[in-house]
Amino acid sequence: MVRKSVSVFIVFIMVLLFATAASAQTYKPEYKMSIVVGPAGPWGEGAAKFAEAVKKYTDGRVNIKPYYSGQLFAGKQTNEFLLMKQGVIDFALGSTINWSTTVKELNLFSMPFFFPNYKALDAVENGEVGKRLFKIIEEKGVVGLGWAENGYRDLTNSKKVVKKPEDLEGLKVRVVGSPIFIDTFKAMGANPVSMNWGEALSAFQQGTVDGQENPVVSVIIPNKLWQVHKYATIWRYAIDPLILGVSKEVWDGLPAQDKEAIKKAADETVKWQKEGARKGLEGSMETLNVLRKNGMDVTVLTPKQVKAFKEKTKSVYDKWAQEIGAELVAMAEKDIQKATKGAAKPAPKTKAPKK
Ligand code: X2X
Repeated sequence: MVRKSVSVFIVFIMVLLFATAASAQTYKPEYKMSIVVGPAGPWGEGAAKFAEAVKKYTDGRVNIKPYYSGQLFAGKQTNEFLLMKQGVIDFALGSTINWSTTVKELNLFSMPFFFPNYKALDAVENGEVGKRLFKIIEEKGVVGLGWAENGYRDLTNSKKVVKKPEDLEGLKVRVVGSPIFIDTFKAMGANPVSMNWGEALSAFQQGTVDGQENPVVSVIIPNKLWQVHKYATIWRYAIDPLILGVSKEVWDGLPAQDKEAIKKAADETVKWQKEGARKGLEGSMETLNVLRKNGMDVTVLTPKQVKAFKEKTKSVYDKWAQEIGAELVAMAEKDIQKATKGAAKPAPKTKAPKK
């Protein structure tokens, strides 16, 4: 009798231990989220908003902590994707530029002067190309939850007004450590230097580089770059979408109910975040006044001036279209054309052949 109750007790304890282990396996006490920039501005604020919404919709089961200013990748921002794959980083609101060294197809967005406007970008992200890119990143270990945005990348520098390719000659411009940027700036006549964002800010202060390229709302304003650079050139030479992503290992380990909740939080976040990143940069361009009020000399290039830079980068287009994949580039070009010129005309109706 005593023996029997002892064995029942042991079985009971084992079941209890198993159940505890199973539930402990399901949730981490903290899910680490990586962000390259600081908490100010739509990029950083988007991460905070997502963490908050996920907590709310999962009733506190999934607790995400944003780690700003690249704290999780100890220096090298182009390692972010690999660290997600390896399970060091659970979530990220990551730039396609930083991930493009691991996922070469993401260089599509860095092709010089390729996306003429937001409508064209949205068409590509929301169409077949966007789906295909998410499939590719998933195969490499990261699930894409939505397209967010750093923004169009514009130039600032401490030396001079830049409005034609010759103005870039000899200008030392900090770029991200991604090869297409070195190619682009060399082709335009500048002297590019690749550097992590964390080091770039002190390089601007020390004047070891003359300029940089980043979006106005998400990076130039929150970092008060007018303190180091007097001149801004608005040329929209590259777009920088962010992907709200989660490590596939983490995602696959979550129950369906939480996945639904996280998707809902992601949809809300990317919509809000994109609006923030584009604020005052469409139509009226009133956000540029923030730069002017802070003493910057702002040059908005005319389409003709842009053309001169674009022509200089033709070799970059040719080389990188091959790297990215000619088919994917052609698909994107078709979407862009359609979005820019309105829907393509339907093919003329032909009469059915007589039987
Ligand atoms: O490093 C940059 O320039 C930044 C902050 O825009 C990215 O992470 C791509």
